[in-house]
Amino acid sequence: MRITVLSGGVGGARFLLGLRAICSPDDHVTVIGNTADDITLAGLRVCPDLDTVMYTLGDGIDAERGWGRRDESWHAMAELAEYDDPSAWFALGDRDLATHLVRTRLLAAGVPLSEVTRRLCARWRLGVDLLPMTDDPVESHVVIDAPDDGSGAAAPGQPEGEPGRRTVHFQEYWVRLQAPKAYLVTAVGADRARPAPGVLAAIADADVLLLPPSNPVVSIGTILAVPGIRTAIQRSRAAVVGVAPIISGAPVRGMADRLLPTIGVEVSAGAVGAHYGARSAGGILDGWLVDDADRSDLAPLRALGLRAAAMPLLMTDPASTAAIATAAIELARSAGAAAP
Ligand code: FO1
Repeated sequence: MRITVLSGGVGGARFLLGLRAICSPDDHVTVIGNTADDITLAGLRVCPDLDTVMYTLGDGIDAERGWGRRDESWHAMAELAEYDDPSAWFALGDRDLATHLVRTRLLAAGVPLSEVTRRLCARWRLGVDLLPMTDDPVESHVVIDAPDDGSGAAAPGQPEGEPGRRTVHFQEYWVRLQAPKAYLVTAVGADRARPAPGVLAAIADADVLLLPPSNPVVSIGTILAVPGIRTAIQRSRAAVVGVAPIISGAPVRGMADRLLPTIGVEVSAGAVGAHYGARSAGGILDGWLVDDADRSDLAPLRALGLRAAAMPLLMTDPASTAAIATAAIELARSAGAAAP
């Protein structure tokens, strides 16, 4: 079976561990990773969502943090802080730095991000193909309230924010500012971005296309913002199934609840499923998995034309994650069986 997965960071990577565990040798998994979290800091290009997938499936991840390397040290970062380097708010571990140094060197030599990612992943033997959504630069920028010292400046490429508002890079929003109230998220550069080599084929040729419990705004939403990807999903022969990132009104982890209001979507499993929409109604989903706590969402989801099922969605351990992946595949099979 050919399975393609659109993935953001921590939630997507955890789901992929379970999916890989249930795959047989003749299954093939391709991951299309979000790159709108990417940021250049201390002169280095950092790709958090690609690295979280790479480290998680490569067994180098710090499982507690969900990002960065296990057995990490922070000497370089401490030295950057001593120099008052402007990047010191973002924790770049000593082992993690090697990834960014290699990536930045290759990018500077003109190697496209998809090839850079392939070379980095070769070391980690992921058992899946990891493709960036695009080789072109795309960055999520967030409009927030300006600080009262008026130091706010619109991020490059952003229209001047409204008075009293400012625009910051997603990483500054999430890490440095701890996710204050957000008014708008824009994937800067997405309109000019092209799907990376292999992305459209991975969507068109898949038997099953999965949306793991990644952030609907800054992970799945940004992947769908790359021109051509949404249409490819709608036209794909694959059955498309997603897993709700919200359980009884709260995000499993991360910040999905902080950003859903910026796209006018209620913080619930059913609302996110409705937001993606049924493919039969112009959306991108055939099926949607919700947690048992959200069984009341099943009827409204089915009324939208979605096949919907409920099960425990907390990815507490590899076995529970494998059970979710199994259920998603089963839902896809039943949806696929129903598709003309
Ligand atoms: N998240 C934090 O909360 N604090 C950090 O200092 C931090 C540094 C960091 C460095 C490299 C990397 O790949 C990820 C890092 N993250 C950090 C996580 C990152 O902000 C988020 O995981 C993703 O961008 C959201 O999926």
